[in-house]
Amino acid sequence: MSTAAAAVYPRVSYEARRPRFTNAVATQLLDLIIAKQSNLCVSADLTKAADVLQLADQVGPYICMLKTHADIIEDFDAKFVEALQKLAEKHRFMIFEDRKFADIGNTVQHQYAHGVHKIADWSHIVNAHTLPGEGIISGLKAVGLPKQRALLLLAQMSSAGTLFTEAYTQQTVVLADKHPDFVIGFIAQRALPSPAGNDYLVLTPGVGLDDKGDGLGQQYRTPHDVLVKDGCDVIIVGRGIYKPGRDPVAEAKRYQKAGWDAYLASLAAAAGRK
Ligand code: S5P
Repeated sequence: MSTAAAAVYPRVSYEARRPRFTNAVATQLLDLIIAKQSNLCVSADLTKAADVLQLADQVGPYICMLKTHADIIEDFDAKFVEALQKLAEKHRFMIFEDRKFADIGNTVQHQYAHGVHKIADWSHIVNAHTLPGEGIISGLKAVGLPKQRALLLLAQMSSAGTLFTEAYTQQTVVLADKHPDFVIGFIAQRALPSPAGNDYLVLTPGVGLDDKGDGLGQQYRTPHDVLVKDGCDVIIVGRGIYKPGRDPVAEAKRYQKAGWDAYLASLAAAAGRK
């Protein structure tokens, strides 16, 4: 492990960071991470409602968050939403609809509140690209904040050849700093310090213990890479957990442990004990 990297991203415990957040979703998420000793978000990219619910029930005890893509679920309906919310309460995890909004403020408001999915009614967390400018955040916030929701901004992506530049990433942090009551963090590949001194959670996809890629541009790194080397906070794992031939319960336990061990290692490194 690189102490130089630890010095760049000094790890502060989830407990110590909790009071830095004003958004209730962020504090609730940190409470769950601490109580369940899990910084694992499972990405349920499955196309049948029953399969998503079955996976959520199987991995629920081991995760802090379940990430959905509602628009790939062929039989998405209100019954699915109700069942998912019940599982989130039963197993205590947060729901993150990975909608990746990318339009003007007025349009994303409709996409967030209305349509078939009515995302704002059930998803604690959503995410958005910052390409359209600050209006996308203001639009989503007007819908989401009264419902006690939270937003993540895409500041970097895991895929090969991404067009994100360092300047775009930095400008995304500056946009977050204008709305720290609603923006609780980033989808990114490393910790992103805020010029305004706000704290943000970094949720990192492209995490896998067994695969390096998927042949379509996805690139995987290990929990140790993203938590210890790059100071991220939550690992997002999809096919590493449920790819055919894998046992989702065994894999969820394995990734939970790998994520938590890496978090403890990053704390130890920050304390100079390693
Ligand atoms: O940069 C990104 C951002 C996201 S949200 N790279 C990603 O892969 N994602 C999402 O994370 C992607 O849409 C998918 O739902 C998940 C990764 O799935 P996996 O099966 O490759 O682990």
